[in-house]
Amino acid sequence: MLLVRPPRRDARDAGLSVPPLGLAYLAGELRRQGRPVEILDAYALGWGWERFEQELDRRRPEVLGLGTMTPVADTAYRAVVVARRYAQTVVLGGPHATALGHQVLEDCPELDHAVAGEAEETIGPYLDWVAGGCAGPPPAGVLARGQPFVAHQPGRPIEAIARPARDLLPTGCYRYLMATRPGFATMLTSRGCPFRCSFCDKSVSGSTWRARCAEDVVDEMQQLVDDGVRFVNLYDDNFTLHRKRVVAICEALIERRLPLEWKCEGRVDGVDLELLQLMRRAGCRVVAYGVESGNAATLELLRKDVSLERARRAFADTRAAGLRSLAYVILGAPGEGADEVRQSVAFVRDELGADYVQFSSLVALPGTPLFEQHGATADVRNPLDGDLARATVTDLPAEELDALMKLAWRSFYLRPQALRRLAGDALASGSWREAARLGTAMARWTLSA
Ligand code: B12
Ligand code: SF4
Repeated sequence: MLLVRPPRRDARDAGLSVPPLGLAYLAGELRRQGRPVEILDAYALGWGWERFEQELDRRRPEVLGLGTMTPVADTAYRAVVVARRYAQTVVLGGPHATALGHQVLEDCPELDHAVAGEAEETIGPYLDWVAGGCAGPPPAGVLARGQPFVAHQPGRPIEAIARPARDLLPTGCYRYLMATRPGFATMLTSRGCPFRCSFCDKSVSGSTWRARCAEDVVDEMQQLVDDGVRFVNLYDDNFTLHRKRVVAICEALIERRLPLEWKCEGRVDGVDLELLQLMRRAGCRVVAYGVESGNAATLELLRKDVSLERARRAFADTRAAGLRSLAYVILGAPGEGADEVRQSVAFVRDELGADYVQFSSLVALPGTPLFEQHGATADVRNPLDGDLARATVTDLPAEELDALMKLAWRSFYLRPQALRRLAGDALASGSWREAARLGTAMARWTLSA
């Protein structure tokens, strides 16, 4: 099977590339089953569409698979049309296919099949079904035209999932701006999240939190260190959910003295000073929090189930522990006018004193409670997304939100201390070239009318 990540939509896309962990997990599983598998990450390799097509022509795979998120689905569909000419069977997986179900086969007629949900257990039966001429109903988790669909429920314990086949990826091509040193990888120590934020698409891994034990996690980290990795980004939805497990992971890291630094994602109600201090000693350098808003009414609308006060405490504790903080913030949610947007910006910049921030608009993604409730009302972009079409939910006129969004990015990052920090990070992580590209794109975007 050939697993691919398509090229960038166009040369203006300045996004850094992180490893496609979902594809690496599938490849790990296929390899364990003794099936031939290759990954082509055209995005990370910087290939254009012509080169992508040439490489597919050279390989002519029996089955070609790719995954996609909704806001970049058009690029995936374009890749499917190209792949169609060279692969016998083309299959799409990932969050977009999962959230859309059979609709994705309507939207992209060149697709043969789609796979919904986590696919480590589905991929083997799927390939057998294809090899058998697609006779009979498809296996659980597989979407095929005119066939009934049965959802797949993960059966195996999470520790039994094969490790990602990172050696099939062009590891030298990945960069992460917040990495504190070169040698970068990503990792998952848990899947799923029990919270109910209205904008979050949990269709792939669901609401049941499944976590690997500390020893298994630290064994994988040890492996990464042996392979030359020195900074790992933990992409768990909610790394800090279970305090005891975080403590066990940190203690094991300290005991093994691994030369590894890391970043994780947490909720502001999942941390305290003592825990953050332990995390710092265990190599943690950055914690990202879904702050979402500086307005209590918006937090309620987003069903975040945290208070502004809790956010203040978490950021103060993070700073006191010697860790850097990243705040994800949504601007212009329904009910917000220009004043509320400015209030949120001031909240993260001045009250929380976040080290980094990522502003976005409220996007109604299929698979989220928000999508059921609201239609898309505007199309607002942000610099990290290039020219993604974003089905934004807001009461503000699109042009006004767009202008406020640009102002927000400018007022946070165009400060000497923020610029110094970013420059320092770019040097430390070895990604100054990518940082310069991204910085130029951001400057162009925020200063454009
Ligand atoms: C890491 C991450 C990123 C990274 C890297 C993504 C990447 N290249 O892998 C970055 C920071 C770039 C990113 C960006 C965005 N992200 Co993101 N991201 C994530 C995050 C936190 C983890 C992804 C991950 O590695 N998961 C672990 C692996 C194992 O799961 P997986 O990728 O889903 O793969 C499994 C299945 O989906 C399936 N599968 C995947 N691919 C394929 C292919 C085939 C052939 C098959 C059969 C199966 C299959 O099998 C895999 C193994 O079980 C998820 C949240 C989450 N919990 O998944 C959000 C998430 C995927 N992101 C999301 C979004 C919306 C975005 C943005 C569009 C946000 C935005 N700015 O608007 C941008 C897109 C920018 C862009 N240009 O691409 C949404 C997607 C929802 C949707 N319906 O599309 C998610 C689910 C967050 C959420 N809960 O809402 N993201
Ligand atoms: S936004 Fe974070 S806390 Fe909320 S449901 Fe999604 S993963 Fe869970």
